[in-house]
Amino acid sequence: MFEEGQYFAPLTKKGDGSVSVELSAGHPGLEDPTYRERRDRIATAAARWTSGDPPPLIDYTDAEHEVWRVVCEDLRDKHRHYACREYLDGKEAFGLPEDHVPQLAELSAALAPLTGFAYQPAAGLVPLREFYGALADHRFWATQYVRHHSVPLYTPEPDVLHEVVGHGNTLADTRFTQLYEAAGAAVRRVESDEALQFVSKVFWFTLEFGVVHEPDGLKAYGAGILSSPGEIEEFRQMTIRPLDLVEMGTTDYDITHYQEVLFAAGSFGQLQDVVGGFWDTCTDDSIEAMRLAA
Ligand code: TIH
Ligand code: FE2
Repeated sequence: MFEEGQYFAPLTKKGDGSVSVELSAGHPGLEDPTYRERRDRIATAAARWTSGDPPPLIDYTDAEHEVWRVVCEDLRDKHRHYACREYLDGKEAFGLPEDHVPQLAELSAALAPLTGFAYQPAAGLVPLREFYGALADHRFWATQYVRHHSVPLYTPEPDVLHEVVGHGNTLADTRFTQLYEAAGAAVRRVESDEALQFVSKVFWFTLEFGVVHEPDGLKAYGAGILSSPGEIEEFRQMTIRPLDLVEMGTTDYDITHYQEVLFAAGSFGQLQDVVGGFWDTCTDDSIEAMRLAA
């Protein structure tokens, strides 16, 4: 169901403006009609949202709040052990609730004084150019539904826990938001689809699934690892390669499983220099030269 680099489940729009969400084979909610109805309702609220308005308020159920609580509680110690310093600083500054699902609208208000980032609601698949282009304007497209309760440890597609616990704590720290902004500016700058894919793969292997060496061990800074109580336990056992732009920009990945290949920065400073520097300056031509070198 996921084409490479595409983030959210495909949608079908109906005549009345409501939408219905497609779930892939093997999705834990596929045979659960209540869950599917819920997904459609939340996606419809986003589809009806107008740019410039705050994200719609979602009437989360007790069962959804419970999934949030279970995941946050499970992640509390795991973050302390396995999250990088900069993420833990962002988490402390942001102060997310652990006992209920917060609204994207209130989170945008909390981010405003910290980094100026704001959430906008994604009904489904956001085309790559729109997803990344928004980052250049300090806007972050995010889903609002909650993962299926039967598999809280891992979801094959980004849900509100991923967007908020994974990305939100990084959107609260300017050392991260400078990188998000740079990725957005890079996508605005390049024209070819090949260059777009390259930039987006570097994003995948860094801000989504990046790891970094700290004096006391390998830590995660990628939002996809930090929002999954299952994957955060496993990443140190994966194949760890050194940070390499050409390799990251040309390596294929599967969004629906734990990532088997990860790229480790020697330090957060190296990430800023190498990856931030790449996004700050890359062009169609410079990326084409890197692709030829692969
Ligand atoms: N697998 C992540 C989680 O369980 O939180 C969500 C995703 C991040 C990126 C792709 S899917
Ligand atoms: Fe993500």
